[in-house]
Amino acid sequence: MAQIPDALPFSFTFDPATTALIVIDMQRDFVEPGGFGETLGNDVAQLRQIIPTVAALIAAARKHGLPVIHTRECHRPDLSDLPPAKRDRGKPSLRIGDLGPMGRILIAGEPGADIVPELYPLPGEIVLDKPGKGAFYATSLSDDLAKLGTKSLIFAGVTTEVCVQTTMREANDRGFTCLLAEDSTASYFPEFKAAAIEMIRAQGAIVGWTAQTAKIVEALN
Ligand code: C5J
Repeated sequence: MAQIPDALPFSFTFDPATTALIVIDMQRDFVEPGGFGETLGNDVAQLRQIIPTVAALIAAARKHGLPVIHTRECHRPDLSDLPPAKRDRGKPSLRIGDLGPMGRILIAGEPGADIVPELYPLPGEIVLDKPGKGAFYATSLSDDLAKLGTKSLIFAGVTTEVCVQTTMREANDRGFTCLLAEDSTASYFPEFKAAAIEMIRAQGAIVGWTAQTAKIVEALN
């Protein structure tokens, strides 16, 4: 068993043999200039700054044999999995499915929907395309984790209060023990990130634990 004594709200214990790392939506459309995030008026620098930390976490997971699962929020080219309630909200300069500088916004197979080169999946790693905020909705994630025998999940990625927190809550409801790597997740709104972290670990880790990436890496070593 591995232990992170400095995790919050209290020490986190996990078995690396039954733990997977899930990296949420580190896609060019969210993280790079010209993508969906920027069309919504956000400063993508907030998200870009975690790339080296996420890379270190992925490297540690790979080194210690933890499965690394990557997700991409994106839709089918015919938009059949994009409800109007999602497409029509907000006032972005480009909507999901529109043509932007990195291809059609958040459409599977387009350059913008792909994962940033710095964190690119290795051959054989699970990459899930998800139409929703949560990675369990309309994907094979439950089956994939059952096949792997996963009991605990370490979370990284963007954005903290949207797709990361939603997926953590889904995972918690499905019986997984969840740990969020605090400095391997980001939001366009630092105050939302801080609030999400507080919510996750409130009431005795009601959704899960949080810890600094260096402490997670240390526990794995
Ligand atoms: C958002 C995400 N924020 N990956 N997506 O629309 O959090």
